[in-house]
Amino acid sequence: MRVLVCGGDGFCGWPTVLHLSAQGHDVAIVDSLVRRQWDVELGTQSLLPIATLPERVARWRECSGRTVRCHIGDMTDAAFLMDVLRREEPEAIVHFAEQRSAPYSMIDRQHAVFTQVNNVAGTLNLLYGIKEFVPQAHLIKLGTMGEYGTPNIDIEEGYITIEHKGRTDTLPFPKQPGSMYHLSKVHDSHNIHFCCRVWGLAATDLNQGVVYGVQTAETASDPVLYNRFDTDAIFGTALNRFIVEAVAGHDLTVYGKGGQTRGFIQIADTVRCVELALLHPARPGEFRVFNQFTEQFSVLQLAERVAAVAPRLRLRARVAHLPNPRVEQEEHYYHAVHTALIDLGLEPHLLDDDLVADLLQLAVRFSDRILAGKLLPTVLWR
Ligand code: NAD
Ligand code: USQ
Repeated sequence: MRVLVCGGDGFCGWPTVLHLSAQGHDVAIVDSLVRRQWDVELGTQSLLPIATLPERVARWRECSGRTVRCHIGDMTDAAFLMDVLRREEPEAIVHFAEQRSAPYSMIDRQHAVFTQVNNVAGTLNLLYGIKEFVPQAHLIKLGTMGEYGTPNIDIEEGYITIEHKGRTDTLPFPKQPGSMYHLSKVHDSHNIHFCCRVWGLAATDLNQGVVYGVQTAETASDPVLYNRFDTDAIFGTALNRFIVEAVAGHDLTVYGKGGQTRGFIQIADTVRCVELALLHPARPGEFRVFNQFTEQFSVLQLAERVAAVAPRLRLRARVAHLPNPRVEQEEHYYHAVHTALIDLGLEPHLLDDDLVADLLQLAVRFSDRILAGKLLPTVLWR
């Protein structure tokens, strides 16, 4: 299949590009490389050194014999995006290309506005481009479990059937997102749903949980193909951060009580889920929503798991409860349905102590690149 991967230089996008290319798909990337600029802005860096995008695709061609075309530009630049769609004529478009950090979106007004414009306008341009140039293409859009928030009822996959005053309807599941970033994903979902209803586009919204792990078979196969590993308090995410904190001899930074429960998924399963959505497309006019995670954990459970495995590597890790920089429930009900991708054939890789030990080992290898001064949270929600 001809597949366009928007955001193909990022943490989820790059492994997806390699996996789809390895499976024989004809893959092209759109990326503005802005994520690399945010590292410069924030004084941060990936724990694993990452090659430039031209170096990455050149090495992939040497290793695999497969070509991945790159289009460097911004999704908010409509003329650029239309030109790419016209030239590539993709049958499927995987859209990762957004500002994805909740803390980054909460730094101040400018970062909130930037995040929402970048994400919502980029996705709108893509929707108009699909309508005009490739109306049959299947849009696979990365959403997030955080769109739903933490309601006191089970979370369904996108829709809920409600009986109200004697009448029944199946409606989008209520959304209570927890940051300006998460709100941008809700706005995207509404826009995509509208375009499916009105123009007959076919879309799958993958409401993904927090991704952990770093490498996939392809990214680990050569140092030039390594994936990015974010560890700082703005772009780093829960489990991956605890791993690096344990290696740095830093307290594991559980925010508040740590009862915040989320869906989690390994990066290897992320790429497989995207592939499954690609192989089983939505129908024209259908806005399909899959909850893309494999297990749910509380933040405290994850920190305790890392602390329990750390001694295997002669590391001593201590769990600390920091004042929570975010406004969120720290003790709550959480049960989210996630069967659609399993029904399509996903065989989840579950978190086990050997994987935690492997990640600790990886962080030990690159421990001279840990920026200890960037581990404590600095962005407050209030
Ligand atoms: P990332 O920041 O590593 O990658 C995003 C890529 O998109 C970057 O390479 C960036 O340069 C590019 N990009 C951003 N805005 C762009 C624009 N306007 N034009 C062109 N390129 C642009 O993020 P990630 O972790 O790979 O996340 C990818 C997607 O998955 C995001 O949409 C995110 O919301 C979603 N997601 C991520 C996680 C996670 O834990 N990482 C969990 C759930 C959902
Ligand atoms: N947390 C800690 N300590 C830390 C980091 C986080 O206790 O050091 C807590 C947070 O307060 C939050 C939970 O862990 O309750 C998750 O935070 P996170 O930073 O790991 O992830 P989050 O901000 O939710 O965002 C990440 C990705 C985002 C994606 C989202 C999926 O950055 O792109 O959309 O995970 S979800 O959480 O399902 O919305």
